[in-house]
Amino acid sequence: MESVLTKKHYLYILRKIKSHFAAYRIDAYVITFLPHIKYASGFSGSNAICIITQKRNYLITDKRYIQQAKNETFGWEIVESDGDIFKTVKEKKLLQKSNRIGIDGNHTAYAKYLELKSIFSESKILPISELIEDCASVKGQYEIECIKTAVDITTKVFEKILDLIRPDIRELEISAEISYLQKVLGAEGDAFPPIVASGKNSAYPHAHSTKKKIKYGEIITLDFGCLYKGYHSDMTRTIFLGKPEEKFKKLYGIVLEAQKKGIEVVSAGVKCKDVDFAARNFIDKLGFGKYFTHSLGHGIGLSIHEAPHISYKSSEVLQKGNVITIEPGIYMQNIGGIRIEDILLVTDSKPKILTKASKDLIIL
Ligand SMILES: [Mn+2]
Repeated sequence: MESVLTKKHYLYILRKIKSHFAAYRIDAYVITFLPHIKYASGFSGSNAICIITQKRNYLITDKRYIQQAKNETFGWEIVESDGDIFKTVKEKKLLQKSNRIGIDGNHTAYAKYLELKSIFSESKILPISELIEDCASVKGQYEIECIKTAVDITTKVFEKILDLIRPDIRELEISAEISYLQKVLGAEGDAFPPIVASGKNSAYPHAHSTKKKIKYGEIITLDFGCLYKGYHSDMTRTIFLGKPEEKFKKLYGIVLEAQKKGIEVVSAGVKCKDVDFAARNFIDKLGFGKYFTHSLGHGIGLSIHEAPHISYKSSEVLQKGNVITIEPGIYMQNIGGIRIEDILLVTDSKPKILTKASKDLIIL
């Protein structure tokens, strides 16, 4: 059953990518970035490129991955390369008839670009990252199910981890437990090294877990996610070990309300910068604007951070099927920080909040 679903899914993705060829006036698209290769073909190995032309789809990889590529993909011709993949492309004349070749410019290494350019000196090589990034930002049903599973695993781990947090346990011990439990509950691995940041460490938005012991009376930021079939989850909760000072309770309420303001405006057709503004403006007006030092959120899928970018700098517009995070935060150096992050599915009306973990103030 699953293979029928995934087959349909990957044929739909290929059609979707090719439907943009005319608008960019390209006759081929070359993908070198592994998450995009996985997106387009299903292939999860660590060395390949994909070439998509209107009529054919080639996945070129080395000997180690031939069987895996055959097992994981539908509708692709698997081509074996004995080393230099672009040389193989030339020798086998896979791009021979292409005059205008699109590449994912945000992710293709400059050296690879030069190589491609010298091998196909007659063709125009055009950086068109938005083609694949835009396709990947609108999720199909299969992808949404994968993300939901990843989000549910992360939520379950959060609930279990609360029982383990006690005075004098080290941040890294909790981080290790998170990694362990996510795998035990069905994940392939962590989306990124789990962040457990206590006390003053919580004032760093992207803190690393350290050997520091968690003390009674401290704020603890837990930011982690997992991988399921290559798809990421990402969640942040800020909790307290022992009764927090009043000012922290107040800040928690502000961040939670800011998140609500952001979530409320999320809908297909809304500008990403307007979503950022809804939350930021609320924090600004209360005088904490300078402590909210990052954008409100990001798209998530086969990459942990992808389009659309929920930022005041973004010119993107939300589309039905985008999966995004909303994660406002307030960080005060030498005091501590608070962040709350959920994953949402964008629809034509209200968004669906996929993260089910409680956002009530948790005091252990
Ligand atoms: Mn995030």
